[in-house]
Amino acid sequence: VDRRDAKLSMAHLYVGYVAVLIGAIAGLLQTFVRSGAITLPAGIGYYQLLTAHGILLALVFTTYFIVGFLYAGMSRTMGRFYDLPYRLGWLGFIIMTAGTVLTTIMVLLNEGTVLYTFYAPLKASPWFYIGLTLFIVGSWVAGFGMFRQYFIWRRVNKGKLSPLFSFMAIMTMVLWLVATLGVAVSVIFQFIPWSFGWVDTINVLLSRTLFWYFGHPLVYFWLLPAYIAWYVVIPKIIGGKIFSDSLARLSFVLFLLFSIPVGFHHQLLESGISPFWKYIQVVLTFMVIIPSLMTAFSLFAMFELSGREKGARGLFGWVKKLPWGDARFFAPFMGMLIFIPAGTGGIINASNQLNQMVHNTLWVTGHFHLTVASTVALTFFGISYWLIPHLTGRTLTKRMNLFANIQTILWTVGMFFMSGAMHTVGLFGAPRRTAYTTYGDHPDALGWIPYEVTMAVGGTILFIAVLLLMYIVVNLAFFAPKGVEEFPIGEVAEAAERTPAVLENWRLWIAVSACLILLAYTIPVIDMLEHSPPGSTGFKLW
Ligand code: HAS
Repeated sequence: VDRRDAKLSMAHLYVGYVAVLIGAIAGLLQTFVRSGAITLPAGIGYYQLLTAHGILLALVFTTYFIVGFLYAGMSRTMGRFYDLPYRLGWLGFIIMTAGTVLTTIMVLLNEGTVLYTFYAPLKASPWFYIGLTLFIVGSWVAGFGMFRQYFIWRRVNKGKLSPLFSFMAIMTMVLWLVATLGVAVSVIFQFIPWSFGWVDTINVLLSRTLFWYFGHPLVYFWLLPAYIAWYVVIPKIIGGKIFSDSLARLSFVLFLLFSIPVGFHHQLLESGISPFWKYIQVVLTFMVIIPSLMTAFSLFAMFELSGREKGARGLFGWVKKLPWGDARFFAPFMGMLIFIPAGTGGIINASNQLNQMVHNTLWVTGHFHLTVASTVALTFFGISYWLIPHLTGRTLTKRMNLFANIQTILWTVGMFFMSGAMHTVGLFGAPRRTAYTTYGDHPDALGWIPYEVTMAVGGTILFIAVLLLMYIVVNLAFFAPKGVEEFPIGEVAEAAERTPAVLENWRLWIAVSACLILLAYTIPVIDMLEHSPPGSTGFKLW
């Protein structure tokens, strides 16, 4: 990666990892509070910590990491950023950071204790929402920088297939752009006027619907960069080849089509949405499982083919040929492995009848700690182990590689306890997002306590893992020996078919995606607008 572009990426990674540290401290404290082990000093509230934890880890760390990683990968595969896209990258960074600082200050002042989903009728200071708006706008500007780079590259390289990494980066940012439109509309037209007191009330159902229009594709915005690493980077690290370029591109196209019109699967228990539209969106949710199954198939194929080339025999002989000692492989691999139960949990959540059982319980918290906080996070850590030294002109030493492997094991063990306890106690009915209470010593609630203690034990192991991670990141950024660390980009296997050009037809895929969104949302949203409470934001006029 060009040195100038490397600085831009590193700026994003620094902010991302500072967010990890603060978010993890909030996370550790809140597991202790929840299990009744401590009470917080200085009037700090459980929900305040929970908000900081969710925003800093699920929104700030992920978004900064993703933008930094995608900029680096595009620079590596398409060449140094042209001037305008490069400047847009910095402008986006500045706007996003201004928004992050503003929102974080509001949370720390207890003026934004509304959790990361900021559901109405919980109300924060208007500055909390203005900070969020800046954050989103900043990410768009960064996205426009990537789009511009991609379009210039395509003009210069007429008729050529774009590099797989860059195609996937653009798909990720298109997905983000389409998804964030929903939350931006809600924040700008509903929350800001309401929190300033310009309107008396807010259409709660509409705001939740617009949130989940964004909230589900958000999880794929986290997942896709991890998939980029699995499809493009891991083959090179293990000495194999990308199984199929077309399959990889098709799976990303399917994410654009099916990850957005599915938000109702988070609202299956909400009144005011007809069962018919919930049914349609559940069907579409089952469609979005397909690209993940394709990814699983492709990964197994890639592992097996590469193992056989190295002389592996038998059904599972290839497992022995994987580079288990290499943290660049081991951390993302644990992420993949965890995604098997994590994804199964997602399928359970999406099944209407089973959702009645798990909704709003700690099961759901367990689900997203396995998905975003394990599968995605471990992959991002695995990427950092080569990306940071690559960008700072240093190398991953044997010692740091060993620490990184220990970090991966600690993370996996900590998450096993924490998320395992969450899943189990969720099935016993323990609600999510609840501070310590025994509900007047109700026997059910007393029965949850041992699981909550297990969660705190897991949380403590995870916190130790975060400290180790910080040590590795700081070392790789500032102290590791100078040298050249590879930015691994795999080649496509010779046996793979040629990639059809239609997969890169953006107009087509964006149009199909828009049609599916209109199909899934138009009538229910009109319904919600018609039932807008009097005095709420100007939606009644529409
Ligand atoms: Fe989810 C709630 C459904 C995936 C994150 N999800 C959440 C929330 C978050 C979240 C944050 O339908 C909570 C939101 C809140 O605060 O309320 N989720 C799904 C479904 C999937 C899914 C169907 N979720 C994710 C991913 C996330 C994520 C990914 C983050 C990154 N989720 C739901 C539903 C709810 C929900 C409901 C609402 C629940 C409620 O009631 O509130 C699917 O995308 C999952 C498909 C995945 C697979 C797995 C494929 C496996 C692969 C690995 C292969 C491994 C290899 C290695 C090759 C089918 C690709 C093995 C090698 C060996 C040698 C063995």
